[in-house]
Amino acid sequence: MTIDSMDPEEVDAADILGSAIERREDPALITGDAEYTDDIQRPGMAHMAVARSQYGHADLEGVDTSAAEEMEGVVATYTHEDLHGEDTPEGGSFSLPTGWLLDSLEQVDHPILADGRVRYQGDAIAVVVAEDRYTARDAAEAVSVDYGRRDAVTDPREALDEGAPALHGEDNVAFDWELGDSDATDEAFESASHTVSIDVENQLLVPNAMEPRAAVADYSPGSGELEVFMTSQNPHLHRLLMSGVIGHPEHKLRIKAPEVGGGFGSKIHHYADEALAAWIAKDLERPVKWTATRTETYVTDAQGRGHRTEAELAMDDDGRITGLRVDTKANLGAYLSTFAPAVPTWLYGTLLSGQYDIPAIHCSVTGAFTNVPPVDAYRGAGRPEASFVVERLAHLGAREVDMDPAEFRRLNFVPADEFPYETQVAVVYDSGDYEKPLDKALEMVDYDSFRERQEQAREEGRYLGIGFSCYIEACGLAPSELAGQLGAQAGLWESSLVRFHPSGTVTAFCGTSGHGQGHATTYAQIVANELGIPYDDVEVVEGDTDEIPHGMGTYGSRSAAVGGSSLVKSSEKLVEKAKEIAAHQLEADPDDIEFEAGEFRLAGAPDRSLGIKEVAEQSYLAHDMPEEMEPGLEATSFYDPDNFVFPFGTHVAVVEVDPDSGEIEFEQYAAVDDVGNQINPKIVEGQIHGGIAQGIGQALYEGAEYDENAQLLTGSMQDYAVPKTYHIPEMETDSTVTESPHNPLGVKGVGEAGTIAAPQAVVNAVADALEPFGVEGIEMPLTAERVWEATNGRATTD
Ligand code: MCN
Repeated sequence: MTIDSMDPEEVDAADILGSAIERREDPALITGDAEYTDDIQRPGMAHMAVARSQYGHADLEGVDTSAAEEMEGVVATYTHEDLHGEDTPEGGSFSLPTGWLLDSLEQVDHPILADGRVRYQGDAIAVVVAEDRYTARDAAEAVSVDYGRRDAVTDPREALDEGAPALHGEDNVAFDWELGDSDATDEAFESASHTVSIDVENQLLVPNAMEPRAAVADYSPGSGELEVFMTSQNPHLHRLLMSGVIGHPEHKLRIKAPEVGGGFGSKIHHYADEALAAWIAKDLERPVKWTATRTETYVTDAQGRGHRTEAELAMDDDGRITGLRVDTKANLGAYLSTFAPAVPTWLYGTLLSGQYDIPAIHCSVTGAFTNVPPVDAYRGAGRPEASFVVERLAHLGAREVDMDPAEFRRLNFVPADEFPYETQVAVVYDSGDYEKPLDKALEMVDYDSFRERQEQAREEGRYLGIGFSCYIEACGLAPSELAGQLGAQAGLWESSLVRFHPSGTVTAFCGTSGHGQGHATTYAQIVANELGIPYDDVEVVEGDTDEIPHGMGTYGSRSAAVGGSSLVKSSEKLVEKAKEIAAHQLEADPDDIEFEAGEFRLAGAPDRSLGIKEVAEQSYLAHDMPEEMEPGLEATSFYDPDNFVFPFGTHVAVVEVDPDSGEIEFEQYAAVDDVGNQINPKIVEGQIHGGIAQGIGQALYEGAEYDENAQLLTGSMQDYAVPKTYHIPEMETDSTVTESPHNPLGVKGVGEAGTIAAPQAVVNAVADALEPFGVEGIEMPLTAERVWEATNGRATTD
């Protein structure tokens, strides 16, 4: 089913929450009116370019910037020594913050400019500043570097082998981590009637946000204010971290995210380039702009996934899952990126129960340093990897016990009456009803007739396959206490401010920082609904540390569940104050005042009422306020929920595979997702579509490939296959609604669901199609070559 967008003016005010109104941010994006970081101009602005390592692993035997300095238009050059020289300001650490969110880590220094050694192709060596961006780039190329080449390693398993080239210390182990009960899991395997196992790679991916990372920094020597516009998903966190790195006081540093052209996780982390632009603007007392080239994004944006996993599933005679054992080697790249260690651990291990009631689980993860760019969160971050492992094993498990794959899953689902459900891997699922999406999806693909069609097709030498993915994810990243128990070193909550203006319009500020998710629309829907005022009277502001009280940003599909809930809380506080003002004006007791649809009414006397807009006006302009009440009408809240939210659903891919050519064609892709209540079903649908496209990209096309010297072979859009629209099938989407009990909106996140669900639906479908060839699975991306190799290019009818 496809949802049509509606004009907000045609929607009844009472229905604004939950309506599929069109996104208010689109006209500016479509007409080119939106302002991105690179659009920002400042008088006297200089341009920065970075000289980067050409090699994956090398000693720096000499860095010579003299040729660059001599070029006309070059303003300054910097190397590591310049940043650590005697005349640099005190306080700057010039090292990037590494590996937040996990205790017990092998912490390694990540200098902002390389200190004698480079560890990945793209590692920053020197910076050039020039009057224009072209001169800056030419000058960066003129920086001469003598390299002493070292052996490199890019695969996490090989990096952990004895004798592998070590990046930092004696070996490449960044951490060893485990979760679950190893004894109980061993016992489950000892007494199992059936077991299946996989040895799979979840390949490294390049995020590929449409807009490359960029920064414009402007320093006012008089006031000491440093203003940085940048492509940020989390300006407040960037302010905190950048303030420490460059030694500039947090209260005099303003980070502003203008329009941000996608992030997919890659713009959460703290990188060297933006901090360098900020520090250099201050050093030169000139505005400085840096915009990454597409090539730079390929070699410097934190990459995603990068797992090698061995996993086994134990089952009893009836096909019930009795145990799961997982061992993963996770690629962390050359240095620990900001949130990197949390991704293959807490965001991965805690999701390994999937939708299933599994009595014994054990997971061990070793994080490995390798000569690739730092690896961190990329859409889904740990959860796609977990879902992939669980759903690939479910596919093989069903085969092993000779059960239908849908019925195998149904048998093992956590029953709907068992929620909240505590898994064996440290989380409690909030709410769920897993059979509903499965049943809807089965109907959408007419599963009853599929096997017959498949059989007939096989007789004709055509190979149809169906693949299931009954996924779960944890999002709404917040609960500080729970995050703390899981080892996070920072609380996660969200703040907002809702402000009435005297004329009755409202500005809602939120600490999240949308970059394509439609927050200006959905947040306005939430606030308009809470205050009972027209949708068009609410303006939403995000992404500016000077305007918004505080914030944690947008990632982990947290904005609706945590930011949206904070807006509800602020609105409720505001209504409480407004009620007291209304009571005063109506000469009544506040307890006798009811609030509904923007009107305060005296209970039992419906003619005595006051609209919230009038109250707002009174709050600023009236001389007659309740005793000791301050004028004005606004409220701030910091919202910290009790738990994550756990969206779920069933995705089904139906494909036809040509074993002779290795080509895969989609016949159907059906997705049924449960993200709790939907604030805006059209935006939810769009998020699911985008997510599925990225998931299919991983399944069939994408992958960062390195040679043995750690040179990226897929370093451009010509070589790295981002799927085109014609690669993506028509998607049929539907939903079920199971409210989350943990937030006032009853919502669960949607931003990553499609990406988490899709890869294994596709891989399972291809494996199902190729069952006659004895194919159990093929490594992603399922290129025609790999498929052809798996079937030897021969149809069984030959
Ligand atoms: N929403 C809703 N009803 C729900 C849940 C969400 O209407 N039950 C709406 C929200 O109000 C919001 C949107 O759907 O407008 C997404 O909400 P949410 O799931 O809370 O996710 P976030 O807004 O926190 O976005 C983060 C998420 C992540 S983690 C990645 S990665 C991602 C994604 O969003 N990157 C994106 N979607 C993206 N979309 C675009 N265009 N660009 C990216 O970089």
